[in-house]
Amino acid sequence: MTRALLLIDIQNGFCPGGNLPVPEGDAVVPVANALMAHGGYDLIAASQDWHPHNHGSFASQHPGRHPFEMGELSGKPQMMWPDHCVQGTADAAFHPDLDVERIGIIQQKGTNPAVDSYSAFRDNDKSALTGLAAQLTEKGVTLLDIMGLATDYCVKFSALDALDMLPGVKVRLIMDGCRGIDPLTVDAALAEMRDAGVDLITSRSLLE
Ligand code: VGL
Ligand code: ZN
Repeated sequence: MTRALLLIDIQNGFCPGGNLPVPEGDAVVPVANALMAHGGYDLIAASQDWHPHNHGSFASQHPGRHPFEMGELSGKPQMMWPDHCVQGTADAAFHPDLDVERIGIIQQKGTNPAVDSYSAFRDNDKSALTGLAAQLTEKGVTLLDIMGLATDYCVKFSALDALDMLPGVKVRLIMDGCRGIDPLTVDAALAEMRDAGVDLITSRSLLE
């Protein structure tokens, strides 16, 4: 059994003080650090939202649109976000307390301005792959634990894609290692992941 931990978007932009702050987003950092040190993983991967300054998910690119309303991108419905995680800025950097030296694979995503990429595995239109699934398959991963930000967007899409794209791999979500943008969509996201076959677990069960 090869066990991997996937940390989703634990970046300044999604923590208090960032451009798209998730309530208590920084609370996942000690959970990630404890699991990296004591969770018994063979491999640790981390995704990084990594947008060009003119990314089409930014409300600023759509005259008259405001953050957190629905708009369109490349002809499809798209949530309009505040500018966030622009490549090379402090907003896109991992949280300063995250033990990045333990991370073996860093997967950047969201680089194509014409499509958003919530999932660490592929763009939202499911066409362009990031390459992460191939890397995990190549390492022989059989168990994938996922945690990070935000539960109702990038964590959810990554977990569902992991089930879809890594056949035979057990996928688990570490609930206390996640925080979400909107409490209503968080509950729906947890139910959707569970119904799809993701095991919902806590870090405590892994650390004791
Ligand atoms: C995310 C919205 C836009 C996330 C990324 O990491 O959940 N959400 N970009
Ligand atoms: Zn983004």
